Amino acid sequence: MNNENLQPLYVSSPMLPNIDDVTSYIQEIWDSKYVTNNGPMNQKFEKKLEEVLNVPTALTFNNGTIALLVALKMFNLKPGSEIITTPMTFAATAHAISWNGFVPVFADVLEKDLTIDPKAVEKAITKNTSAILATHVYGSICDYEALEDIAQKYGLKLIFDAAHAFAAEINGRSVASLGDASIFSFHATKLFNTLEGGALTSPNLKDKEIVQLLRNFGIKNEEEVTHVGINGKINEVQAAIGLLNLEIFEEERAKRKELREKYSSFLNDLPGITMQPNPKEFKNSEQYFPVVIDKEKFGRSRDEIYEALKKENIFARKYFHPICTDFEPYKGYDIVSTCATPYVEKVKHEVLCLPFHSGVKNSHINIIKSIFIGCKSTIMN
Ligand code: T4K
Repeated sequence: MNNENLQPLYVSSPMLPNIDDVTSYIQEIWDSKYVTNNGPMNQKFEKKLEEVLNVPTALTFNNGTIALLVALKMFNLKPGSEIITTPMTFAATAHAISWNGFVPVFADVLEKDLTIDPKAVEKAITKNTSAILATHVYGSICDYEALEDIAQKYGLKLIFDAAHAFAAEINGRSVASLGDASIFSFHATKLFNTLEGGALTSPNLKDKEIVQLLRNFGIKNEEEVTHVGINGKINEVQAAIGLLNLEIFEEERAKRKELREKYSSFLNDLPGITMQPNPKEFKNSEQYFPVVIDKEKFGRSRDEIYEALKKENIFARKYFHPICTDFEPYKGYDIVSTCATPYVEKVKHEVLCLPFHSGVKNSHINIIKSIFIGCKSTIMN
């Protein structure tokens, strides 16, 4: 294989709006001299977000991590209480729990889609548990019905880290409306981005007030600060990029859907390769394309495929290995499981996210295919 002419191909690539459109919005912002603090662009952006995500409350943030911090703050959970989460997520999920002074308790994941296992969650509940923080990892939607039942049965708050699930729907329901609150990341690596950014959504209109307060230092008015808030605001340029990207993200999602089909066409038949389930009742965000590679059945390991791709200038990612409990702050934390050995300890060595965005060309797919199947063949448009 000779890949000298191919530029590096990364797992993600930001969807960027037309630069002339950005310039024209920036001119408008410059003329108004209103550049941040919930200005007119942000207000317009939030209104559109609420429409797209079909929720009464969608408030923007400067990143997904601060949105997570606020989501865990807004419900007045018992200080120092336990919050059950998944180890198969980005570090920010666990950090938001610890940063707020809560104790993360890790529960195993389901083999079918690597989301948190509701049975393990129920097993992890103690008298000190106050909430569940579940990640729709790779855009696969958690078993929200089982989690909602558990949350109701034990009087827990249910918060979703939906960083990977922008505009996803399940059974006709917007993912942003699940549980008590959800957060999204609008980082450059996400399907929908504002370069850096995020959002907190809630199915309840009444949550708007507390989130607005917490996002803006807890300032109620010029003379009153009523809550321990933070600075979670986006600026007007980010809001403008958000407005422009809302107009084009469906086009990007459609291209990724096609790419999913192209990848699936050759991976489907390979023994030992499992792809993310994509059932009919699910409208996929098309954020990531993870594959699980079982070395015994496939013949080669995840790490061998990762290295082979790298030699071709193709940079897949081993998200999320190491898992949170491998990281220094959480070393020694148990993973509650219904199995003798948590499934996540096995699958963390097997999962690989392939490049997944509209910049992936057929020439790339052909190289990736040849690495997986070990021979050359061509995918045409
Ligand atoms: N919860 C979950 C489940 C999350 O996945 C995340 C973020 C959060 C919460 C927190 O949300 P934020 O606070 O970030 O809004 C990246 C992202 O930085 C991070 O946002 C994301 N998850 C995580 C899964 O991926 P890295 O360390 O992998 O990023 P990096 O710089 O290695 O980028 C990945 C690839 O993307 C690069 O190889 C090249 C490409 N890329 C990246 C950037 C930044 C570009 O092509 N252009 C770019 O501008 O964390």
